[in-house]
Amino acid sequence: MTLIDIHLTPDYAVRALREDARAGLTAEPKWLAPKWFYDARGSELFERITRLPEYYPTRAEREILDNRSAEIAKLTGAHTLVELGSGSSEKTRLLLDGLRDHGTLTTFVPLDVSETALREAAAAIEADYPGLVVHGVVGDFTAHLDKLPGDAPRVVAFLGGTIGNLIPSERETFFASIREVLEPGEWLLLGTDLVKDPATLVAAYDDSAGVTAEFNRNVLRVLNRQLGADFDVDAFSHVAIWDAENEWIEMHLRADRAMRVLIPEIGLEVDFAEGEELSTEISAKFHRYGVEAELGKAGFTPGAWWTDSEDRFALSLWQA
Ligand code: AVJ
Repeated sequence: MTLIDIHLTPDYAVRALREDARAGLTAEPKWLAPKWFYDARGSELFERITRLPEYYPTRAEREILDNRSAEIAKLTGAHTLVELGSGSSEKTRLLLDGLRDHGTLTTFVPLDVSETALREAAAAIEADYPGLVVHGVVGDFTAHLDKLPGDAPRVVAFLGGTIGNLIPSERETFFASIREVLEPGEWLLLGTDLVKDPATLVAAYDDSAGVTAEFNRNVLRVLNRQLGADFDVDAFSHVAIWDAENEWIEMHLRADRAMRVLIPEIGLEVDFAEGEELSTEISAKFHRYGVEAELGKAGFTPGAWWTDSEDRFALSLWQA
């Protein structure tokens, strides 16, 4: 059985993109939020990133899930698996398999902003897990957490290191709101990429095949299509730097020449100086002590901490 709850109005994405584009492109320095990377082409480019030799996080997290999903099932006894930003279907299946084999799983709740992506994912899972109730939620994980269905105990999975897209103050709000919607005894399963040598980190975000560069520039194509903008996409260079103080990777797009960009649908003219950089993403990296401090502050109790064989990525379990 598949149910879908829709908490976003159909024009939500377009309205939010307009507001973000106006706020970010009139700011100094200019910025765009990473969630706008993921139109169909952007999602496909991200899939290609996950298979690049330099991009280790997906493989490292999959290794941990491969080894630990049975243990996760045993520790949590979860009846419901909630997955925030449910793009990562292959890794979801490792978890679903563990929970199903343990015998407690009844319901899978994928949450995603894209109704199309959600319906596709829900249908595929439903076909392969007979008897599982799939209750999808179309929503924004920073806004619709209070709407999570499913019978207790639930485990909320937030995988892939996507938490790294949030700055510390946003993470504090996010963890507190997850803690608030969970009943005592329920669980959060969190994937975090770990601080490591800068060369490895930068290579993961500036691959030799140029896929990440295309993924980064794709956000300009999204603005061209959705807002009628006239960005000359090829006039922007991909930049990935390690910010050692904040311990995050920053991605930018650097204007190779001075230019004026028109964005008619929001009545905006945006001037770029030669060499000016537009910030498109931060991807924060973590230490165990930092994750423990943040989750502890939100009121979670540590359940488990697992890393891959090369200590590159951590999957951790927290109890509300
Ligand atoms: C999907 C946010 C986890 O930060 O590593 C990959 C996105 N950006 N390469 C990450 C991304 C550039 C990715 N997350």
